[in-house]
Amino acid sequence: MPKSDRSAGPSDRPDVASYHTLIIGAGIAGLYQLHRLREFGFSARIFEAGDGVGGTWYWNRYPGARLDSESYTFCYSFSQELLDEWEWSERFVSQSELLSYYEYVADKFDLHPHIDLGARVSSATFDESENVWEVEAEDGRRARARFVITAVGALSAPTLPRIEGRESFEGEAYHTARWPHEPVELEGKRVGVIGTGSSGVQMIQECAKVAKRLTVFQRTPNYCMPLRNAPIGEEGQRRLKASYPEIFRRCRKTLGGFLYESDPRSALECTPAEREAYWEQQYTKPGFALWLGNFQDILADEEANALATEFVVRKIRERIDDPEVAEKLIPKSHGFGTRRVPLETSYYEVYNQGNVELVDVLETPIDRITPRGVLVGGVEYELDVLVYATGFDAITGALDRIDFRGVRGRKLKEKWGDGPKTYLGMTSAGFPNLLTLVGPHNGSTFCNMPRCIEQNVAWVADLLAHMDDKGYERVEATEDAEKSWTEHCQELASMTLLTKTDSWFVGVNVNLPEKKRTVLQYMGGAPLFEEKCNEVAAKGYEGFTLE
Ligand code: NA7
Repeated sequence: MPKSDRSAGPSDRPDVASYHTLIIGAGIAGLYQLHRLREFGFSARIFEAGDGVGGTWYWNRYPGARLDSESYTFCYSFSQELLDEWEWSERFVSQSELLSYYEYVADKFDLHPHIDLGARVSSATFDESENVWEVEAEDGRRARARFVITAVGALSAPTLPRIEGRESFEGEAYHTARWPHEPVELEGKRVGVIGTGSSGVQMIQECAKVAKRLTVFQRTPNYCMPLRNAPIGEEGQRRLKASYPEIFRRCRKTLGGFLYESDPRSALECTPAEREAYWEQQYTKPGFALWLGNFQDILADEEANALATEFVVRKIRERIDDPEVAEKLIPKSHGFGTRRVPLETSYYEVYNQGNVELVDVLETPIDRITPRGVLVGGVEYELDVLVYATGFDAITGALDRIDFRGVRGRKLKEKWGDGPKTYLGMTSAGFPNLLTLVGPHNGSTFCNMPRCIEQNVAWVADLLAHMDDKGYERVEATEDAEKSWTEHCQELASMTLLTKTDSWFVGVNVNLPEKKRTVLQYMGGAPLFEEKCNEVAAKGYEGFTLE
C-alpha cells in the first residue's frame, strides 16, 4: 500500500545528496519507475544522460523514426486520466509525437523536479558497510542511494563501424541514434546510408524522397514487412478509448505483449491452400501481424520457417523492378522472422527510383572511408552526408558503459564477460540493491516494451515497499537462484530459431568482435515471465537474501 512516510534513504552526508532510490535513465521505464516510487512515498531521483526525457525516443530523431508497435499498445496503461487525455494521431506515430507524449507525462506527474538532466552516470559503487550505492556522473554530480535501478534502455549504446578512414570523411556524418537536434539538410544532397536494420530502413525510405542521390551500403538484407500506417480519426479516437481495457488485456496474454497471437496450428499440418490463405490474411494486417501472428512453429521449426520464408520472398520480389536488385535484397543467411523484422511503407519501391543505388558490401566489402565518401571494391561513392544506421551494443552495452562495483569491488562488466548471469533478469548475485529494468534475461527484452516495462516497474516497486515494511536494507539474489534462472533462459533460447541466427538478439555485432555470442533475452514470453516474477514474490521473494 502506498504510504507517505517512507524512509528518505540512507543517512545523509553533508556533501552528497541522498535518496532512497537513484534511477538511471528517464526513458519509458525510468519515468514510470520514478512516478511509482514517489506514489509509494519513497524519495527517488533520476540521473539522465540526455538533455530531455524520453530515452530512446529522445535520441533517435533521424528522419523517418517511427514506432513499429501500435501507438495505443505502446502507451502507459497505469493512468486512466492519461489514457483519456492523450490522443494518438496515427496507428504508428512518429518519434516527435512520441517524444511529446513523454514530455507530457513528465509534466503531468510532476516528475521534472526529480530529474537531473545531462547527468551521464559513469560509476556506481556499493558501500557494504552502509548498504548504500554511491553514484557518480561524468560531470561530477553525485548521489547516495539505498537502491539503484537501471532504466538505461536495451538499444541505447550506439556502435560505429570499424572501417579504416572513418575519421577522414569531410562531409557530415551521423549515427541514427545521435541525430542532431537541428534539421539536417538532405534535399539535393548525395547521401550514403550504411546499415539496413529497422533504423536504416526507416531512414532510407524518407531520404530517398529528397536526396539527389542515395547510396545504400547493405551487408545483410532483412525481410521487411509493410507497416500499414493510418491516421486515427475522431471516430477512431472514441473507439480506441473505449477499447483500452480490452487492448491491454489482450496484450498481457500474448507472448510478445502485442495484439498478435500466434496461430495454434502447425504450418506443416496445413494444406498449401490453407497456409496461403492464412498468410495472405495476416499480410494485409498492420505491424507485426505476419511475424508474431504466424503459425506457432515458424520460429521453431526450420521446415515450417522455410515455407513462411517462401511466401515473404514472393511478396518482396513483386515490388522490385530489377530482378538482380531484388536478389540482393532477399536474405540468404536466415529465415523469415529469425531477426527483428523491420517495418516499412515504401522501402522496396525505393530501389526502383533512379536516384537510389544499392551497394552489396557483403559481396564486396567496404575498403575504407575516404575524405570524399566510401570506397568499395576500388569504386569511390562520393557523398555529402554519411549516415551510420549501424545499430547498438544491445542489451548489455549501456550497462557495460557504467562502472558498477558490487560486493568486494567486483565489476559487473567482468562478471558478465562470458555473458550475463542474472536472476529474473533484474538482479545479479554480488550486486545487492541493484535492479535492472529491461535488463538481460528479462521478459521485456523480447516484448512490446511498455507492456513489459510496466510489469518490471510494478514488481520492483512492490519489492522495495515490502523491504521497507519489514525493515530490510539489503536484497541480493542467491548464487543458486541466479544459476538456475540463467540456465532456464539458455534452455528457452535453445528452442527458437531466433537464437540460431546472427543478430543483436544474441549479441552478435560486426562492430564488436570482442562481444561473445550469448543468450541475452528471456524467450519464454511475457505472460510466463510475469507468472515467474509473481511466484517469486508470493513465496516471500524466493531466491533472494533479504537482510
Ligand atoms: P540493427 O538492426 O542492428 O542494424 C544495423 C545494421 O547496420 C545492419 O544492417 C548491419 O549489418 C549494419 N552494419 C553494422 N555495422 C556495419 C558495418 N561495419 N558495415 C556494414 N554494415 C554494417 O540496428 P538498427 O538501429 O537498425 O535497429 C536496432 C533495433 O532498434 C531494431 O531491431 C528495433 O528493435 C529497434 P549486419 O546485419 O550486421 O550484416
